[in-house]
Formats: sequence, C-alpha cells, structure tokens
Amino acid sequence: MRMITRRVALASVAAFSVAMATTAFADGLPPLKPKATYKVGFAQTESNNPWRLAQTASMKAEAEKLGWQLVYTDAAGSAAKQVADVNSMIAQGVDAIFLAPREEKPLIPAVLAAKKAGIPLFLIDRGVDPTQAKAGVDYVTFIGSDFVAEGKRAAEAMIEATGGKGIILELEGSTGSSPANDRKKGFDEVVAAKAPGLKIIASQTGDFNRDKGRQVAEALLQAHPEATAIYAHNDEMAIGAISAIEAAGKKAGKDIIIVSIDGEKDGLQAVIDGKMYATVECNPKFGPKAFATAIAYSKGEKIEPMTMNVDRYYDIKNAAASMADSY
Ligand code: GYE
Repeated sequence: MRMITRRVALASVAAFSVAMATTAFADGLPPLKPKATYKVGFAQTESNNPWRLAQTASMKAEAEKLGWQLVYTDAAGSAAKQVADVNSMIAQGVDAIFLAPREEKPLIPAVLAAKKAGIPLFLIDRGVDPTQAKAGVDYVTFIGSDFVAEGKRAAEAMIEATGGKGIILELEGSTGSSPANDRKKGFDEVVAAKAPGLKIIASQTGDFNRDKGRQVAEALLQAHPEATAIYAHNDEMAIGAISAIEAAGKKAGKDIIIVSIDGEKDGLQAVIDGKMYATVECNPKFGPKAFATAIAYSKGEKIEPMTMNVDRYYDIKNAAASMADSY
C-alpha cells in the first residue's frame, strides 16, 4: 500500500516537471540551465573567406576563455549539410547551439528541431525566414548586423562617389541568404528614391566568394561595357571584381567606382590604394557577445529578440588607421 502511494507521489512529481517544462515551451523557448560549464555547438556555414575565419576564431577563443566545450562544424557552403550538422549536435546533447544559417529558408528545420529537442538556439550573423521561425519564440535571439542599413549606407556612399550618375553592376551574396536579400533591398531602395541618375543595369550572385565574384564581374563587364560602377555585397567579391576590371584593361576606382561591405584587411587595402571608394563594416567578431548572451539567458535575464551590432564605415579618411583592427 505504502509502495503504491509512493509511486503515485513520484508520478505526480514527474507530471509536475512535465508541466513545468511545458510551461517553458509555452513561453516559447527551452531554458538553459545554470551550470558552471557548458558544451555548446557552433554550426558555421563555410570557411572560404577571411570574414568566416575571423568569426570562427572569435567563437573558439571565447569558448576557450570560458572553459566551455565547443562542438564546431563547417557546412562547407551546403545548407543541407548544415541542417545535418545541427541534428548531429542535438544527438550529441549539446546544451545550446549557435547557428550562422547559410540561407533563410533551408535552415528552418534545424531551428525547429533544436527547439523540439529542448535546446536553446542563438542565431548569429545571418537570419532565417521570419514567417517560418520567430525570434524569442522558436529561437532565443538574432545577434548580428542590420543588413538593410548596410545596403542603404553603401548606396549613400555610391551616390557620394558618383555624384548620383552612373551605370551599376551589382554582385549579390549567396542566393537566399539574409545578408544578400537585405543588402540588395537597402541599396536598391535608396538608389531608387534618391538617385534617378544611377541605374542598376545587372544584378547577379557571386556567392560572397572572391573567385566567383571575379568570374561574374568579368561576364557582366563584357555584357555591359558601359558600366561605370560596381556594388558588391562583400569585400571578397569586390576584390574579385577588381581583378576582372584590371584584366579588362580598366582602372578600378576611376573607370569603375566600387563600393562594398565587410571591412576585411584586403578591402581596407583596396580603399587605401584608391581602387575601392568605401566599405561598410560588418563585424565578424561574435564570440564575446554570443557567449555573454547565452550566459545572460541561463540566468533568466530578458533577451531582446534582436541584438544589433553597431557597424562603422570605412573610406580613405579612416581605412589606414583601421587596418590594425582588421582581419
Ligand atoms: O558579409 C560575408 C560572409 O553573413 C554577414 O557572410 C555575413 C556575410 C559577410 O561570407 O563576407
């Protein structure tokens, strides 16, 4: 009889904790239990440019500083592999996941799988489709830059550099990624609203990649010899475009005005060399902020659904002075 009573009591404790867990889920998010140390995952999208390498180095350095175990994966540019990487982190029982989603839609299943498994997930640097997964509900927060604002700032620079007249080739980032979508949106909007004399004659993806940027710029320069400017969604493609411009016997910075985004060392050098007019900063050093956010979350502090980085702007006035800080 006593045995049975005890079993009933235990069963109701179990029922209570299920109810507690359900309450946490009903609030939208799995909790991160306070612990002295954690095993966390970082699902990187690719490692083929200095920006990505700087981001990975920053995440690894912070994990090491805190003495946390980091399960690191590199999706090598494949959204499908990145979904598999997150699923493997879930299977390994990580406490939390930092995800830099390659594209907005294909990573939705990974975000939802982490939530379902009770693992809090933090999006860093890129976003996912907000109609399919919500910050503060399906994942804890997005930490990163305002890409629309970056695109707008790049357009202002382009207007300044060209006097509002010219024919622009646009090199887009990876198709379906939030920085490519938003940097295009911000730039195109400002050009349409403020510079009727600027015409975007072609816009094509170079996948945020230096060599693809070079190849696409080469084809576009051939198809549109009247082009006078290039807007690249990142420095790597801008550097590739400079090679294509020079191979076509033209002068970067004179015949073709270039504006870009990121602020990597080679981008700043191109500004110093007069080949690029300006680059809008997008800071890759996420480690301190990402881990501090997870710690704050574990303490039950309120986390804003969007944590925006403050980005600088580099042109000839400050490029040289910013080199030491760059990557
Ligand atoms: O601009 C680019 C990188 O997602 C914000 O991705 C990031 C972008 C960055 O490959 O260089």
